[in-house]
Amino acid sequence: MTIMGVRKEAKLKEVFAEDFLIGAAVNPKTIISQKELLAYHFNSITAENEMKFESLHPAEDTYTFELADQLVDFARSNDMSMRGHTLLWHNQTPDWVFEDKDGKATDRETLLERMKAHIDTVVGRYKNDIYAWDVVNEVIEDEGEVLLRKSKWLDIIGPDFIAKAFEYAHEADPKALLFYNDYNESHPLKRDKIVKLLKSLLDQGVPIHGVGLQAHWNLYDPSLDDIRSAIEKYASLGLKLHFTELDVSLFRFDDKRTDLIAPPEDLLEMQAERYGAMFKLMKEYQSDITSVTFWGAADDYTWLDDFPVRGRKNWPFLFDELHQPKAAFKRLVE
Ligand code: HAH
Repeated sequence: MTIMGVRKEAKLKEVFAEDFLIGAAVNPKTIISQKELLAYHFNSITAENEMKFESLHPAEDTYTFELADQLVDFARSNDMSMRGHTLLWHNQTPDWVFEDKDGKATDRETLLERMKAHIDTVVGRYKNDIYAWDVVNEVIEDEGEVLLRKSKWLDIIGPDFIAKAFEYAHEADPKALLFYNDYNESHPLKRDKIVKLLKSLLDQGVPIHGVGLQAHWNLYDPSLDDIRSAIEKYASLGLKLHFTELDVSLFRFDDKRTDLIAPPEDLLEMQAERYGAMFKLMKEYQSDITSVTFWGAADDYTWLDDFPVRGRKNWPFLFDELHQPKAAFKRLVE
């Protein structure tokens, strides 16, 4: 660990050993800079970016596995489980996927062939290392009545692109657990649309085993009641639940403040309260929830440092910038 020597606090993975796996999103830098913290507290990892379409498959005949393989090796050498993220998404997918050689939109058959080739290759390669995949990420429209978000996958293939992705993933690794993953998963309007999609997939006999609740939350949203209802509705479908990308931002989503250079004590205390209540709730549903993954590990690195407000730092995790336990950590292990 840092300069101080040996860590003495309880290990998260042991505190929750009877409940669920405890995961962190990692990248090639953090498996070095956060190595000791990760090995001590976590028993699962997810690649933050390195297994996305644009990272693995930048051109039709080019696959780039080097960085993803480094993360897989890290999981293996530390005896960790690994989740795969993500096979099909509207973001971080290169243009070539959707275009013919003249740069015009390709046709349904070609796009399905490309999807299948990608999924076969990626899922096949990591068969022995990845036990669960986020097959489809974020296809539900956030607001209003429209069910599916507009995307090139939807435009070119039609709504059955979702079922096809699950079918191809299941063929590539029949043992892998296959997840649908989304954010704003606890907001009632979007939750009900996600449930509608999941039900229709299950009714069609599509091989889907779980739902990933991203859980990009903050000090104020979503309410514990909304989180509880979301858990109950998803679990009632008979699906396994993974919290896949948990973080607790100190700011409301539309808060634009940029004045903080360190996290104020009162906000850290609220964050501790919130983490305490969230994990208490998750433990109540430990028979449905099999994994809880943070979208990072400690406050020295988070995707929220620049999102959605450019240049603003955030402090969303259980460990501070020096990898030391925060008030929120202490609340969980009490
Ligand atoms: C997630 N989206 C993605 O699943 C993950 O791959 C990425 O690294 C970070 C967050 C959440 C999201 C977004 O991308 C845009 C708006 C709201 C939420």
